[in-house]
This record gives sequence, structure tokens and C-alpha cells, in this order.
Amino acid sequence: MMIRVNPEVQKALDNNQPVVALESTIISHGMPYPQNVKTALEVEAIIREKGAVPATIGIIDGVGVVGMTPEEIEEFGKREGIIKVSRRDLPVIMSKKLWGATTVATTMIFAAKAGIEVFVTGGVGGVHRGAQETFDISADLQELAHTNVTVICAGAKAILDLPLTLEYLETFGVPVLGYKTKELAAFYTRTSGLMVDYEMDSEKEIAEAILAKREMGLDGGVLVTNPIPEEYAMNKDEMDVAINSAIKEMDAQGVHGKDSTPFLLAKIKELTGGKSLDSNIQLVFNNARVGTEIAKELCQLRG
Ligand code: PSU
Ligand code: MN
Repeated sequence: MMIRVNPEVQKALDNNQPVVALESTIISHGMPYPQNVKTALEVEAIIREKGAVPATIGIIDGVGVVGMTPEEIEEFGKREGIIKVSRRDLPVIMSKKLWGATTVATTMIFAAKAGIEVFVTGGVGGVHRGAQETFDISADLQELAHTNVTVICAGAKAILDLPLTLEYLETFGVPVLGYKTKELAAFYTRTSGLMVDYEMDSEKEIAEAILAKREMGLDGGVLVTNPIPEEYAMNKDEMDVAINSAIKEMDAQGVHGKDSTPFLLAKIKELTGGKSLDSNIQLVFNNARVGTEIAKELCQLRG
């Protein structure tokens, strides 16, 4: 058995009820314990309150679990040595029956296999700064190019090269939709100075675009970017300083590859005295609200 779908999730899917997928790398590698577990459970509560079934996805003993229990989420948050699993890691983690945290890429893979169309996260991976030399481009972008899941995020972090990330998504045919904004959100801040492809004024409009993509048989994801609420946004200048210094330290320590994103997140938290973590948590909550509405609209349109 490679994949186990929680019965409640399966029942909702069978009855055209809204389901929202959630990732687990944000739990094991994106936030410290215990805030990670608290946030993961609160996100699920928000999704339920708004009328959908949450499905937090992770790999337990080599099995892709779609809809972890609260106990499993707790274990994910605490356990040492959980491996960050992107597409290339998946075969070995499954064959060796290990525990693995799913990134945006692998969460999309399991969501698509289970038939879940909407996935809420914080930020997606992208083209890293200096990718011209390092070739460091997140596998999340290729997954968005091929796998039929809509990802709701707060844009991409300025630890990435945002203009190149947009170019890459354009090349691979991924629509980048701004929720009630023309500008690409930059995770901790609402603006980036870059434009999204289309501003969308409602969840219904977004659901209609997703459906049009499916009806045309255009494989691949849709990226919805939802800016962090103003009251939780970080100061852009403070953020720029923290990000630049985190990247410098990363290079000095020779951190690269899959360790890069977790290292930068932890460093930025340290440099902002924990404020970036508060922002990170709030933007995920905000994405959960919008994602749940999109999932509900999709069910209605499919009715
Ligand atoms: N961005 C965040 N928090 C995260 C991640 C991204 O703000 O936890 C995680 C996601 O799981 C994403 C992964 O899929 O980092 C990207 O890693 P990489 O750049 O190594 O592909
Ligand atoms: Mn990478």
C-alpha cells in the first residue's frame, strides 16, 4: 500500500464535498516545535470551520498518508530525523519505509492521486538567487508545470529570485493569479514590485479559471498568490536586511540544495527576533480561508 486516504477525506471526495490539502515540510522543517504543531492544527480548524475537510499529507513508514490524524501531526512536529521529501526523494523514502515530510511538490503528487484539487501552504519554492550559477530551482515549479492541483500561497519569499521565478512559471504555462491584487505578494510583505498574470476579485472567478483549465485538458497547476494581511506584514526594509544577511551566512557555511530553504527560514526568524514566524503563521491562516472558499466554489461549479 503506497497511499492511505483518511476515510473522512475519501467520503468527502466521493460526495463532491470540498477538501483542502496541506503539506508537512512546513511542520517538520518550516517552523520550530511546538508552534509548528499548534499552527498545523489551527489551520485544520479554520478549514473545518469554513466548511471543508482538511487533509494534511505526509509519509509515515513509507506510506503516503492523505489526511493525518492530530496524533500523527503531533508526532510529525516532534520527531527527529524526518526527511524532507521532494519528487526525487520519494521512491527511496517509500521503498525503505521511512518517515518523510512532503514539500509542495510531493504534496501535490499525493493530492492529485487522491483527487484533491486545492492545496493551501505558506510559500512555494522557486528559482533561487544565483540560480544562473547554482542551478538551484525548486522542484515545486516543475510540479506546478505538470500536476493538476491549485496551490494557494502568500507569494514567494524574497530569499528567491522573484522575477526569474515568474519567468519560469510563464515558460511552463502556470497561471499566476493574484487574489484581489495585481502585485505578486512576497510572503512576509504584501508587495514585490512585480505583477501577477491576472488579478482575480473573488474565489468564484478563480474556481472558474481552474475549471476552464481542466476542461481544456491543460495539465498542470494554478498558483494563487494571496498577500499577507496588512496588520501582520513585516517591514520591507527590515526584511531585506534580514534576508541578505541570512543568505550571506548560508553561503559562508556552505549550506546548499535541499537544506537551503529550512536554513534561511530559521535564520530569518532568529534575525527578526521571532517576528517572521508570527507573520508566517498568520499568512498560512489567511491562505486557508481563501483556499477553502475556492474548494467550495469548485464543488458548486462541478455540482
Ligand atoms: N516556503 C516556506 N516555508 C516552507 C517551504 C517553502 O515559506 O516550509 C518549504 C515547502 O515545503 C516547499 C519547500 O515546497 O520548502 C521548497 O524547498 P526547495 O526550495 O528545497 O524545493
Ligand atoms: Mn533547491
